Amino acid sequence: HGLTTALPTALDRGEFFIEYQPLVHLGDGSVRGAEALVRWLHPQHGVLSPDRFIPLAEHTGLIVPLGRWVLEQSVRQARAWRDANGGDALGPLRINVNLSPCQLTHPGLVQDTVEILERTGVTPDALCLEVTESALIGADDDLLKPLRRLAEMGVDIALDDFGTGYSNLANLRRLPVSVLKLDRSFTQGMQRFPADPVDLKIVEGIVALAHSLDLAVTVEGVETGAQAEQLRILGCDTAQGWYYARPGPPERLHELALVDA
Ligand code: G
Ligand code: G
Ligand code: MN
Ligand code: NA
Repeated sequence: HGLTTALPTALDRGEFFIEYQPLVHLGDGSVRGAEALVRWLHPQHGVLSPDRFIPLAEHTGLIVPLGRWVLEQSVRQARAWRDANGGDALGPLRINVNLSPCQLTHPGLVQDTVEILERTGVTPDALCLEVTESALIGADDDLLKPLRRLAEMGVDIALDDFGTGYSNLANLRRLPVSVLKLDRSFTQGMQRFPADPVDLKIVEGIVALAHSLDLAVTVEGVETGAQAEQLRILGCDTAQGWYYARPGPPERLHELALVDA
C-alpha cells in the first residue's frame, strides 16, 4: 500500500528523524545516556512509529541504509552533547542504537561503524548496539563474528527485549554481550508494592546470573517510582521509561543531563 511505495525515497527526502530516551543510573538517578528511536514524518500520515515501518524496511532492504543513517546521526548527536558540555564535564553521555537482524548479516557493519566513530571522534565505549534476543537465538559463528569484532573494539552489545525469546541461559556465555535489557513485561510485574513474590524471584535470579557473567542489567518501561525502587533494590543497574522521560528531541536529553549534574 501507500507506505510501501513511499518508503524507498523517504530517506532521500529527509523524512526520518530520531528521538532520544534517557538511560538513568538506578543508584543515583543520573542520566548516563540515551536510546535512539527512529520515527518517520510521513507527508500524509504524520509521525509513524518504528513498529509501522521497520518490518517494511527490513523486507525491502532499506533497513541497511536507514540503519546506517540512524547510527551516524546518533553518534554525531553523542559528540554534540559532549561538545556542548565542554568535554566530558558531565561524564560522557552514551548512545544506544538498535540493530535489526538484516544489519547483522550485512558485510559492511563493522567497517561502517568504525568509519562513523572515526569521522565523529567518538570513542567506541560511548556506543552500545542493541540486538534483540530473538535475533541471536541459535546464532552461528558467522553471525556472531561482526559483533565479536565490535565488542573487542570496546563497543557494548546489549541483548534487547531479554526474557521474551526463550534463549538458553547457558548460551549467554557464548554471546559477545555486556548488557541485558530486561523486557518491559518484567517491569510491569513491579507495578504493585510489594511486587508479586514470584516476579521478584525471577528478576532477582536474572540479575544474579547477569552479574555473575559480568553483564550490566538495564530495565525498560519504568513508569512509576515504585517500580524504579524495587528494581534498584533487586540490583538492576540502569533504567529507561516514562517515569524519567518519554523519547524526545536531543535538546531535551541535554537539559535533563545538565539539571541532574
Ligand atoms: O520508539 P518505540 O517505542 O515506538 O520503538 C518501537 C520499536 O522499534 C522498539 O522495539 C525499537 O527497538 C525499534 N526501533 C526504534 N528505532 C529503531 C532503529 O533505528 N532500528 C531498528 N532496527 N529498530 C528500531
Ligand atoms: O527497543 P525497544 O523495543 O525496547 O524500544 C523501546 C520502546 O518502548 C519504544 O517504543 C518506547 O517508546 C517504548 N517505551 C519507552 N518507555 C516506555 C514506558 O515507560 N512504558 C511503555 N509502555 N513503553 C515505553
Ligand atoms: Mn531497544
Ligand atoms: Na526493548
